Amino acid sequence: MNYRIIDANINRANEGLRCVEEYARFILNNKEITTKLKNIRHEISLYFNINYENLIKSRNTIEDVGTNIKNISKETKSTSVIIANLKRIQEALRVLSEYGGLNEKYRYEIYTVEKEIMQNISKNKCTNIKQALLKNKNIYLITSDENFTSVSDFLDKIAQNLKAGVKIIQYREKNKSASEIIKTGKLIRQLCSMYNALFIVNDRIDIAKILNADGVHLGQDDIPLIEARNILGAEKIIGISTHKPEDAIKAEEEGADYIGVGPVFKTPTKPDTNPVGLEYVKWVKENIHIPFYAIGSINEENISKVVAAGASNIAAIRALMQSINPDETVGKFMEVIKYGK
Ligand code: 3NM
Repeated sequence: MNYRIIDANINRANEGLRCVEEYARFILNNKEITTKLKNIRHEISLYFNINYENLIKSRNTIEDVGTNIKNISKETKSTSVIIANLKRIQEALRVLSEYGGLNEKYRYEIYTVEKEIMQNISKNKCTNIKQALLKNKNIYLITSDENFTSVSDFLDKIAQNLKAGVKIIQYREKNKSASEIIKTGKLIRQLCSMYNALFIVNDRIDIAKILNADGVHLGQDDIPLIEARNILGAEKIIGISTHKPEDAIKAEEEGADYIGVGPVFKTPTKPDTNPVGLEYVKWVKENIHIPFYAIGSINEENISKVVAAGASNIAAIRALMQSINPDETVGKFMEVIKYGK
């Protein structure tokens, strides 16, 4: 065994593994990848441990003709550093297999880790973009065509709300056929584009895709978040209705982009669901790190209580869809969100 080659490549592999491990741990916050890298590092050390004394004895850094060769990109952006380090680890592991009989499986594991890291990097980028999209979109209208005698009146009310400053529209339609939902959905989609608002579809992932919506909103009994994410991809916004701390924790862990928090007060839209009260709003404010929208019978009279409990985003059906003067209602909502009263 050529101890100098083995020693240099154990060091190279270890240094590379450490760099990538720190990235997985502190930037990606990914426990699984971090643990995998740590285990590889430990197993390689263990494999060569019996030769430790010979390896150290063979070390001669001063006379190493390769020490001045800079082979890592000077690029300081962390992604390029990670890619360079992954390549370095792969090369070192290849050498350790060729010269030291190290099992090839470690190099193959690093190929898998490389793929996982690149997927995580692109997922993180998407998450940042989506959080930026949701930022300052404090008033969220959920549609209901109840009390509208024509589609044009219904669309007109949505447009009035958009004009007044609503920045997210969720198209929620539980009773119509898919073809009718698509037809009306296309028109709402157009309105949202005109007013630079987000367009979210309730429940129907298929229709969200057809309408090129910005995302979907799912209830606790709808398609599970993980399945929805597989279908929609990392770029789309997925919101989840939550009614208790466990729902909120699960949604955040599974990668929801925002949650609904409610019903804060009893609402006829969900007659069988008990109100969660302001306590749950307070709990979410203190414990959850993704944006949340308080919902459930919130109106001009009670909004200040909800904001005082910690909400800075409000979702509503009736207060907005049935407002005689959306300019006034949205204006009041904005004022309370901004100034607390
Ligand atoms: N989801 P209104 S409460 C659609 O708590 C919906 O998840 C809720 O309607 C939840 O503003 C609700 O008219 C109804 O009370 C909201």
